[in-house]
Amino acid sequence: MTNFPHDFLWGGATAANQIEGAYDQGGKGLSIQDVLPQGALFPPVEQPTPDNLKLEAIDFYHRYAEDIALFAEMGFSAYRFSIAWSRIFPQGDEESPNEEGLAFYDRVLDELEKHGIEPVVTISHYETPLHLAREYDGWTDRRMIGFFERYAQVLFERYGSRVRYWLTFNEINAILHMPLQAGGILTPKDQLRSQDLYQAIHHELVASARVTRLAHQMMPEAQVGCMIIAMPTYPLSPRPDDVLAALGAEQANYAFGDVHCRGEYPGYFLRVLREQGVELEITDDDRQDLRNTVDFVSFSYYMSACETADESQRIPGRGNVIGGVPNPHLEASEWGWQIDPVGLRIALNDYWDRWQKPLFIVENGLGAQDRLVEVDGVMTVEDDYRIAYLNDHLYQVGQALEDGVDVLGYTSWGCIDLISASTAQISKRYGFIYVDRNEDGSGTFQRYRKKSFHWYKETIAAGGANL
Ligand code: BGP
Repeated sequence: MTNFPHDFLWGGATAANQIEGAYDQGGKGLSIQDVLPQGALFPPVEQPTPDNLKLEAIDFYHRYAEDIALFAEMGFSAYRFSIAWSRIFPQGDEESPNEEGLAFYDRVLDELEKHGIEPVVTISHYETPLHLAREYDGWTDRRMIGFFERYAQVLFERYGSRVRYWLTFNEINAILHMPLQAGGILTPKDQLRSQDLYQAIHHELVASARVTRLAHQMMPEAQVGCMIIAMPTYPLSPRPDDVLAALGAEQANYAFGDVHCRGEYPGYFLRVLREQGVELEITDDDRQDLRNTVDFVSFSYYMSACETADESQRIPGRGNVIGGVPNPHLEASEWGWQIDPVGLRIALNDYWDRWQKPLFIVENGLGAQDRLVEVDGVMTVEDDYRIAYLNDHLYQVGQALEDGVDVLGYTSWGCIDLISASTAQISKRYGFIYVDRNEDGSGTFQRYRKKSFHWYKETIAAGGANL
């Protein structure tokens, strides 16, 4: 039996581009996601094409009230969602915001308030305005810092009295692997110079710190967090070289948390830059800005991985953005993401020891192909596999709490079925709520409660005592 604190935030998470649809309504400009058609994550196309499921997604733009009511029925105390930058600044670099876009999120916040659900807002979730990608090559350009700050300022002015928890960039370390999605960088990855990639990372880190300072100035109650992909990496063998290789893989992720929590670049990261011949342009102001550290660390956790120094054993595994070498002791999901609930407890202990900041698990879940069936006259999905995955991970969160780790909350990824980020398909489903939409775009968009819906409701009501 596990004791979750009374004020533990229980909920779910989504991202604008994966749920809203209405890609050209309400004055919204195009984002990079609108030109990444189904099944293709690169290269982007010139114009949105009908095979891109994200254009309509699950139509949250029109159905948000119904969806939030379902979240409330499960007992959510928190809902993490992102604001689509291109709804607020359609191009990204204009002077004044789009009122219709701002009004949409007012309505979403009204609904959350009505149900007593705490909003957790991601300012940028893989949806850079397309114009910023085309004109500036995204975050490679220093001017992006100013555009992002202006955008954040508008959000803080408008929603500051209603939103306490803010996340700056979704999975900020993903830029190392997906420069377009995470950094709005159109230059293909294999042509992108390390110099430009790391300069873009630096710009994002400075922007994150500046926005953190702004939040603290404008909203004394605000809690600002960074957001990283957590992927505990085990040595494939106890050989010291393998242990060091695993540490190196961890450090590629730690670096982003270290800068956000300690306010400066760690030595091992500077060494990577030296070895790659990268000379960052860092101004004195940048150094000062980076000192604005975050209040908490949030992360996604889907899987762990292994690493080895032995090239012949470095079989590339599949996984969430970062692959890693497969672990022979673990099972995997249908998409090859290895399932490791204990890894979540390890990450929680590790991050708590390292940063001594409250932690927030803002993504975790199982992508699976679900089948809608009729049980006692009610349409549902018997997703016992998802219940098992979530139960085992939440049990380990409980163990970490017993270990003394400060955990603010848990928002399960894709609490309602949405369009997958890596496959751009709907058939990789995470939700407690099934959405009737098919790969060819057909479907009624009707919502159905899965078996896991009832399980999560019970779990929240029991405060985790049933895990
Ligand atoms: C994370 C992203 C999410 C989400 C999730 C699941 O990397 O932050 O946007 O999609 O992974 O990934 P996928 O949709 O590829 O299964």
